[in-house]
Amino acid sequence: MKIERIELSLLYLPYVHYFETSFGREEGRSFIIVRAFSEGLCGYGEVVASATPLYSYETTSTAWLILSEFLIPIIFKKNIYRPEDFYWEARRFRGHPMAKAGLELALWDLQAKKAGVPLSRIYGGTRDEIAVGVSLGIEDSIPELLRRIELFIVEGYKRIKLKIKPGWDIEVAKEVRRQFPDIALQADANGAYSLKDKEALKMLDQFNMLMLEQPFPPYDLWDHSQLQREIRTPLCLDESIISEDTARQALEMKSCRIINIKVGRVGGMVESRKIHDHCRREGIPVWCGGMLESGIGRAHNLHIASLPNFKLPSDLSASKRYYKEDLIEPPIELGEEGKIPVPTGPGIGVMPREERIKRATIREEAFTPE
Ligand code: OSB
Ligand code: MG
Repeated sequence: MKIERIELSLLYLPYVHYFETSFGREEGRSFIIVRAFSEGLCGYGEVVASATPLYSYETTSTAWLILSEFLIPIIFKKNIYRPEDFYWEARRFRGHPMAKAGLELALWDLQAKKAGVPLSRIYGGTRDEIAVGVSLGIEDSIPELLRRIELFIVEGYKRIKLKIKPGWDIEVAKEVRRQFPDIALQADANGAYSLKDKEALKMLDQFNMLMLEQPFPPYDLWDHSQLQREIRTPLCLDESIISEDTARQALEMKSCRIINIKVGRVGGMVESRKIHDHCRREGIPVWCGGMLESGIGRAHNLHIASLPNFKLPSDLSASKRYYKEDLIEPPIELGEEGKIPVPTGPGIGVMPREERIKRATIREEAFTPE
């Protein structure tokens, strides 16, 4: 198998409803779709970097540059098509995990399509449906947020994640708990607090939450361990965990009791698997985080979340929760009991609709061997 061509497309898709986190409010999303072609097949990957360096330092522009100048040339110069080989070659370049993951995922999809089996089979997945939840952004008012939560619960979601920040936290959690006393609930701060806020964060213990995600900035493993010593609610790390080594260090320091795996944040499926296996050995449950992916990235996430240690509900919702018209057919829909079935076709198991991708494309480029 030889990769004959790689294409990058920069897309913009508007959300059905704005998404606000401690970073600010966004009305839509820019991202890159990677296509890898070989022997009449096409593998798809998604680069989850956004237009601005808020969640991470990567942006759509840096990812495009790193892919075109460094990562795609690895494939053609060294005749690489196996995702594991790409992972080892790409490792010598520091950082830029989202750019690496987008290309690695396209190779995984291609490999599974070539074998004629779903990706979850290649990965050794052990379940055919994934327990999921919905991540709700910051709203203009608490009643507005409560109305939205109600709608998602009526649709069948069984787990709710609240985005919090200083000034939108205790009161919000209190009202949500009052109205929905039994719903599985968790909160995500995207690093908006510091150790000075410890006493305020400890007040969240009274709301019986599944976890508190990333209260402090990414490079603060130590401060997380100081909070975890004093708070009953399990801490979950997202931004802080960028490799198997950071996962090991976080667990050794007792900085968290749960880890959220995002394939883009950690640089691909090979690294995701290492983190997954490490946590499994340590008895630490993981779940699959989301980056408001299009159906392409979300289908990838469903296969990844089929691995055995994904034991908590993942941030994976139906297509219509994010986009009016997703890039894939059929759209991803919520099934019974707040779960989403893992697609069963070859590769990612969903069909990207090229005409929809074209309509959303702002920039594109094709790469071939010299
Ligand atoms: O921190 O989990 C996060 C979206 C963009 C950036 C960061 C995060 C999120 C989400 C969205 O919470 C979850 C989803 O894709 O449904
Ligand atoms: Mg998060």
